[in-house]
Amino acid sequence: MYLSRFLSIHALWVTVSSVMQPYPLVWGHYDVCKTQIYTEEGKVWDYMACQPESTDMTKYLKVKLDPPDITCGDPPESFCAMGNPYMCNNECDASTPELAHPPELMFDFEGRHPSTFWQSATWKEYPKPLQVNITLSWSKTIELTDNIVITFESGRPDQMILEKSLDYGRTWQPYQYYATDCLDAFHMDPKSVKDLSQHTVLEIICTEEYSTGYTTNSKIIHFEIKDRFAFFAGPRLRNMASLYGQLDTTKKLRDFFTVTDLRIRLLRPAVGEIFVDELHLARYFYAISDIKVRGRCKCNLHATVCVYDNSKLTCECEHNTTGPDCGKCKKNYQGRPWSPGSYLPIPKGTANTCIPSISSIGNSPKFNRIWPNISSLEVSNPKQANVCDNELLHCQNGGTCHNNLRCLCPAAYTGIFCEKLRCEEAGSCGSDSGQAAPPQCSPALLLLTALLGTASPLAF
Ligand SMILES: [Ca+2]
Repeated sequence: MYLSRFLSIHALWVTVSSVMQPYPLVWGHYDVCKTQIYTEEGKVWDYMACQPESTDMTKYLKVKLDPPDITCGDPPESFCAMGNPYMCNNECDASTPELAHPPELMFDFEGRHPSTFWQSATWKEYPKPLQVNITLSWSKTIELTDNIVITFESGRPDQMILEKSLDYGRTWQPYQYYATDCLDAFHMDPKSVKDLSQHTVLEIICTEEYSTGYTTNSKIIHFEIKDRFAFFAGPRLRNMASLYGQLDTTKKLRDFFTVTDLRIRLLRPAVGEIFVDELHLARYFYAISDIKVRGRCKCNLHATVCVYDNSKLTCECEHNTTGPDCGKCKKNYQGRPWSPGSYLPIPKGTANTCIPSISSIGNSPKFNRIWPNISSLEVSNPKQANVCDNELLHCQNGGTCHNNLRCLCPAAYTGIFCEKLRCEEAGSCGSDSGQAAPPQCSPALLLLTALLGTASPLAF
């Protein structure tokens, strides 16, 4: 449903940004990291923020149940039909494929009838609580882009907590509480996502919306990602720029939608009445037919491709970045501190590409290819020498390379690579200027400066 909305919303973006993308996806206009463009100076790379497509993340997870032997059928047991405590001749038997309900049936292709589902043992040890933790692990930070949807085959639980981890399961935070009676179960006032606002969007709530007892027909529980996006992007998510702006500037908001693991804590099965029917405990159990989690690899806006290899998700980093999440600059590209890309300005964003370390100049074969030996520079005719390259991003601090001959620097910067604050050169920088110190000049740069007899941009 949401996808079709996005199809129309983003059709324009895709036309403008790329004809290569076969069809638009949610946020799909950040679908390339760089393109070659033709300018007066010739062919140059144009860098932009980029991210992988939003996709079905259940294909890449590992599932773990706790207690590990909580799945029904070992030994075989019978359970009551949904909503009918007098028909208790259904059988779960782990050793018979047609009667087994293993955890992977929560993630198989759904659409066949009857549904396939995981099922727990029944509540035969009542009054000892029947509790199950279902942990979904990606071993990779991912960003959620759509509602988490859990479809129960049993009644929806009377008490449940959805939790998330951002550190591969070491620590957990609640995402949302679910109960038939929030006050009784969790000492929380019941709320719905619709009660939240832009200012309270990160509040963790307890909802009674999805726990309406044993006999209800509805089987679905949501964790509402889209409703939360809508506080920024509007009810039909038309103003994505506003959401992007917030995600760019508010780390807490970005982190809210980021996880490495999810944990579904089933705390009390659907009972529906005040008292548990102790004569028919085989009517109480958990069964889940489907879990939907849509999202994308978090690559810090430095990659469009996330590969799944050896059961591991990894971003294919661009912009001279590296690491599973493109979270650092490559060796020899540490000319300025690493920074994530930015969604802004819409629609291209800002790549915040890692630039070569000044100290690496002359050491890199790639660099040597376009950078002649200092000693061979024809100082009398500097036009013969390649001084900079937009692809390799020699010009720093937002400078652009003109004809491979000189860096055109923003007003505040000077130096061959725009590496120097203009005020510093003039000796007029205040101690509270708030600007970062320019990078240290390397011997290679000093030699070049001496050869050319100037520290200012070359004039031609
Ligand atoms: Ca299923």
